Amino acid sequence: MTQTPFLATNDVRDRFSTAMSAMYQKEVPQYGTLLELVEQVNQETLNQQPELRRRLEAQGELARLSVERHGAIRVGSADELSMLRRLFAVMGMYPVGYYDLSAAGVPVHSTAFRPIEDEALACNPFRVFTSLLRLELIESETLRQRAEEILTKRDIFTPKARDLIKRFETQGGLTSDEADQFVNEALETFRWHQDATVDLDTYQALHDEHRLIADVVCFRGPHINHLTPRTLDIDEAQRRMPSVGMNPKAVIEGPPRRESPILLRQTSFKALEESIRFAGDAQGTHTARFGEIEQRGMALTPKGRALYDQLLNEGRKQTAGLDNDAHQAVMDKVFTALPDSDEAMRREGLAYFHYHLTAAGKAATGNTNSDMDALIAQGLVEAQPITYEDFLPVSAAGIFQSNLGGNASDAYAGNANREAFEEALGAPVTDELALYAEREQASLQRILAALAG
Ligand code: OOG
Ligand code: NI
Repeated sequence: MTQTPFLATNDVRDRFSTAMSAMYQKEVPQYGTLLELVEQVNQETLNQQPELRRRLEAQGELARLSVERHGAIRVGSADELSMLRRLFAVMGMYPVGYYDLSAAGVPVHSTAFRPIEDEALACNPFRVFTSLLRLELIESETLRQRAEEILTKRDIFTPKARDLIKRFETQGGLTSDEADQFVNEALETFRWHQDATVDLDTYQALHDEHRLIADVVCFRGPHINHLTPRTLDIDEAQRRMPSVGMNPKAVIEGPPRRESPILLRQTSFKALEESIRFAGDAQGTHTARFGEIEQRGMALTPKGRALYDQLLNEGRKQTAGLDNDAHQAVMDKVFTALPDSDEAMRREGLAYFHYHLTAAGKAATGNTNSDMDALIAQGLVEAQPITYEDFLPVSAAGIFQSNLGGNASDAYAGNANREAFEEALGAPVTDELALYAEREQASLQRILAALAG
């Protein structure tokens, strides 16, 4: 059999995320400090919890603990978004999920480009949360036209990046050398530009409508606005941020700390004010870039997710203006309505699990019982929660807002439009819940077949 001359897309993604991290650390030194803080907290957590260390080691997680989990960009047009879809496909990343941020006062809708297969996720789970600006939500006709004009003039991709994407599509892959060139060229799209493409007045007018609009429209490209490593103890990392000179956002987003972690908890240091040279040589500043950390738990079923959304809403009614400790205390209390053990979450159909055979299960044959509770009670089968790989719209809005100076506007609300997003993207987005359900089903079928055999 001849070997494929192409580098695996997983490896292209791995090279790209490593290069992006190096670039961002150089661009935003405080992000490097965040990585050091997270590394220190992770090491201390592992030392204090040998059981956790053993588990992570057994799952092959220790080696890639320090790999970034996600980043985010914002683009301005359908052409940019659809070309990005093709660019991310070179790295085995596909659009999953639709997020309507207009509901939270931010004039964008979004998807996450991410790996989908178990093996790809295990290799390197790097995702890019990608938002499309919704100029149609801008009230002022003149401003909307001005923004559109500026956006049509720019090309956020280098000619070589475009060539390599086409080559990937026609050849079915890239060689190792081509992949290195591709990573270099693709990075150009995500780079920061100190020079704005517009004059200060134009920037100001767009900024006055919404800072996000200025951020998307006034620069040569969609600079990466944050990267996000994984922490094993987000509460501790948040506590320590000020001691290393960081200004953390007010609260950790998402569910409270639990024995059985669910979904996603996130926090960030606030975006930095950076100096910008505007067309016509005026000096000014722009605030866009920050650093974030995340801690993930189990993926919830539609039933579990409905309960999460309900509890989150209840909690949010009571937490306005509270500091993080008080906020977490309220959430803790509200979330007692959700059982806090893996087994209860599984029995009640609240989360997705991956089922596998124990040693006794592997030895058993001719067992046609398909009652999972019974098989688990007999010690033949074990269930492991499936990790949530996606994002949370309310949390994302919280991250956006704390980095946009909190200027949310209700004027944009109630404008979900998945069809328009998919049309701009040039492809449907994959339903994230269907992916978890499929993975659970596949694991069930595998073990039932093996037990019956
Ligand atoms: C994206 C904010 C959302 C997350 O982790 O929820 C996000 C942005 O500010 O562009 O990254
Ligand atoms: Ni993020």
